[in-house]
Amino acid sequence: MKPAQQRRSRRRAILLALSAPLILAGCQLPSFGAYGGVSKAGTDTFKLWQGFSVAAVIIGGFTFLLMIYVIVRYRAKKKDTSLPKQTQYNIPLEILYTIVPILVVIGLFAATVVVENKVVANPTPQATINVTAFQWGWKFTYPGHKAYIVGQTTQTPTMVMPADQDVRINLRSADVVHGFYVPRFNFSRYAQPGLLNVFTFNITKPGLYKGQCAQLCGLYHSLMYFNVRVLPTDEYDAWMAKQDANTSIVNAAAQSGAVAAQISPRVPTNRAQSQGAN
Ligand SMILES: [Cu+2]
Repeated sequence: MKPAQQRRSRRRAILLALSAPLILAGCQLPSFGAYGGVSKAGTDTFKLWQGFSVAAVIIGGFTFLLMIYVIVRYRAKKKDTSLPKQTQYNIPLEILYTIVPILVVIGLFAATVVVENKVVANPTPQATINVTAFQWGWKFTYPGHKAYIVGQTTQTPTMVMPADQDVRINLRSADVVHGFYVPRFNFSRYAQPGLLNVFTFNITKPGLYKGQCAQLCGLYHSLMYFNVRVLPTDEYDAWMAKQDANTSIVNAAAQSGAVAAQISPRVPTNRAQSQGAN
């Protein structure tokens, strides 16, 4: 190749590399194995994941191409056993490959901080739910309302919450460390004994979502499922009005003992009664 030709092809390669993010932004990015996220913060988390994945593909692909090039271009040849030309100390190149990774890390760090701040933000809530994890189930209560949901092992309780509202969750544990994990929310948080964990969901897509305990917490950890039913605001209000009008759950606290007693016969009763009723 003539020098002018070489320069032109190099310029074309640089232009292509620089415009890659713009080209990629124009097309639908794959999910890279993650859920899209049905909450506002969950969607941001998902986009961050996509950004990290794209960066990894570009950097990994570029590194791989360089390696392939060197392996093929400077491979041992039968006829030519002499050492190829030895070079060292290309200062501009060394500065470049030190600064570029630092800039990449700073970029990923900054994007992470921005998204994390959204995930942990607790704006003034429009609804509040108290969640208590226990061996091996979940209890959901609504401050100022009668709604009371509890279930364990095979009972799979369902937390009901409104869509398009900032819903504050006060998460506690009655015994050991549990994990409040809703895959479709891209969200997981420990429920820790003696500690209150507060976070906020704003779910944009009504629906029924699966949740589970994500921390090995004892014998029936594997059965510690729950559901989250996200209702449009009017349906949620109607549900809550029905709960508040229901006189059979007035003495909700007293019921928790009864529910603990209804558990699967495989669960040791002494444990379930002493801890499930909390
Ligand atoms: Cu658990």
